Amino acid sequence: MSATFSPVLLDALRNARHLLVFTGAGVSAESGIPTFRDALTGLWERLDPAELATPDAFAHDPALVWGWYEWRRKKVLAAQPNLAHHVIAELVTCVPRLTLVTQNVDDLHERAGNTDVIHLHGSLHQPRCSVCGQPHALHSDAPIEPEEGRRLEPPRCVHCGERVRPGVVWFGETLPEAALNAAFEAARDCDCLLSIGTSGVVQPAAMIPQLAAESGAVVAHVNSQSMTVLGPRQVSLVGPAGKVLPALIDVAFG
Ligand code: BJW
Ligand code: ZN
Repeated sequence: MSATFSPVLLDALRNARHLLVFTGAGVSAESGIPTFRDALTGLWERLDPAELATPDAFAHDPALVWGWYEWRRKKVLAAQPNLAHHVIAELVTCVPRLTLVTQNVDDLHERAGNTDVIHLHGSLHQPRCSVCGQPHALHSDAPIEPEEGRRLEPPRCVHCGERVRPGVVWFGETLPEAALNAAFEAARDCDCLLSIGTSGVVQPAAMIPQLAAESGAVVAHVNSQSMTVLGPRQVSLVGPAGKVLPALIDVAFG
């Protein structure tokens, strides 16, 4: 890709006191993890979120929902962080302060080396009891059997005997309060925000880039599709994150 970037963005990155990196499913796409809304390959292109990603769906058919999330967890366990994850991990050494906020439920940022990742929508790897809320230990060495579409009865909580549920945030559920507060605070405080691989349609997470822009930060959207930007302090960088980010970091800090 062309290595010409807006001077406004390059200045903001080089002089950033606090850089906020905000990621979505697109950052993991090059690791082979499907996004939600991409045409043809997105999960919601062929599946109905109402049947899989709501509390009602789990109450109605727990085995369908648990089996689907185990299939996704298995895909993540078999995947590796890609160049975009690695560049984001490297960025920590380029700026005085970096906050990483993700909507993703995988652990690829952590496996690339980031610590203190703020997960707004929970994690595939931290299931909990659907009734008493106690965490449920998943044995990482246990084989995961399900293929896509295979139903699987959820395990039972060792404390109260009720069903264990995936540790993710479904539609209609509130986001973890501490994570959301920390993300909003970082959005108000940062002077530069990189929004990477997100369609920006799911609330309240979608408010983060807007909040940063309103607080005066330079905002760059890194996406395989062109993103609508408002004003001269926002830019859209079009291309796969695994190509755009290494080029950007090379020009800004190389
Ligand atoms: C690449 C690339 C590459 C591809 N390189 N780029 C206000 C208005 C309207 C509705 C609401 C509202 N407030 C709340 C709502 C309801 C709802 C909502 O927002 N609905 C909208 C969809 C209309 N929100 C909620 O219910 C939230 N809860 C809440 O607000 O509680 C309070 C409340 C409750 C009830 C009523 C009112 C208030 C909870 C939202 C939870 C979202 N959960 C999911 C599933 C998590 C579990 C799981 O993984 O199964 O989170 S939905 C799904 O979307 C997942 C994602 O984290 C999230 C965001 O998706 P993301 O990451 O942006 O992915 P995509 O696929 O959309 O986009 C990928 C992008 O990457 C694309 O742009 C590609 O072009 C790009 N890309 N390859 C760079 N290689
Ligand atoms: Zn329990």
